[in-house]
Amino acid sequence: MLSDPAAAYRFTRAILREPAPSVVSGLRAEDRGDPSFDSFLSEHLAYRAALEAAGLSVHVEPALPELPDSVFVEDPAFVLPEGGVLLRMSAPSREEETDEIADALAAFVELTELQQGYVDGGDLLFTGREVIAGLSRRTDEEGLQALSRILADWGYPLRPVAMPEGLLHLKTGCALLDEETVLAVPLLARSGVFSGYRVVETPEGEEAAANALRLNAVMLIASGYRETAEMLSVMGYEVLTTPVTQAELLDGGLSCMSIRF
Ligand code: CIR
Repeated sequence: MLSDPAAAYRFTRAILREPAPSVVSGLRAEDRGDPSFDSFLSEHLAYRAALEAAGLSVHVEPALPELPDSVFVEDPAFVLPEGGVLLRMSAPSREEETDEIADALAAFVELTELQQGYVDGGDLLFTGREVIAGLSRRTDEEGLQALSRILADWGYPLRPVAMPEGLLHLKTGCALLDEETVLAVPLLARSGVFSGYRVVETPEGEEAAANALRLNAVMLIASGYRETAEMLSVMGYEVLTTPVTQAELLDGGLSCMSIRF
């Protein structure tokens, strides 16, 4: 079957999970203060509206108070046009999120389970022709080998790449702009991991804007990154912005709060 490169950013649906009050104690590499639950909730509502404005039909799962990071639904599963993979998360407090997302996804896609190792969805960038996969503190070689066997059946090669220090996940520092172009923080952009693609660097001081989402005709970026928004507009992208200040306090951003398919 011929792959469709635009499938990497053409979506009709998204699954989200409502944040629970416990989100304020979510994991973080560096403590910059707890998020405010009320602000998290209102940013999450705005995020939902932005996905709808980009043409997606949004399905919101109920909050899971026992699992503080469960609002970051991108990490426990990976969905491609051919089906979904239930991942194995190495952070002990997030392990049970996989069963929960399985229940949510089962109504929409056929699911396969990762059999060994560890992979977080935030480390996987689908470009339409392959999956670029970050070897991070959360994702290991064993997990990527197991995932590559599943993806091979769907016709997609998996390219493991080493990650620079300081990024939680691969997509903390990059996003797809189109099938041939990636937006990335300079550290990643210059590391060679995107050979074969055009790479656009985030302007200095706006590195967090790299955690963005191409959704159909729209490029959704976090509010507050004026130069990035301007740069992408000049390049011809239709730019939408939404605030993610509270998720950023927990090393989250735009990509991690939904699964798009
Ligand atoms: C965590 O550390 O697992 C969460 N606080 C943030 C997860 C962000 N996920 C992502 O970038 N894909």
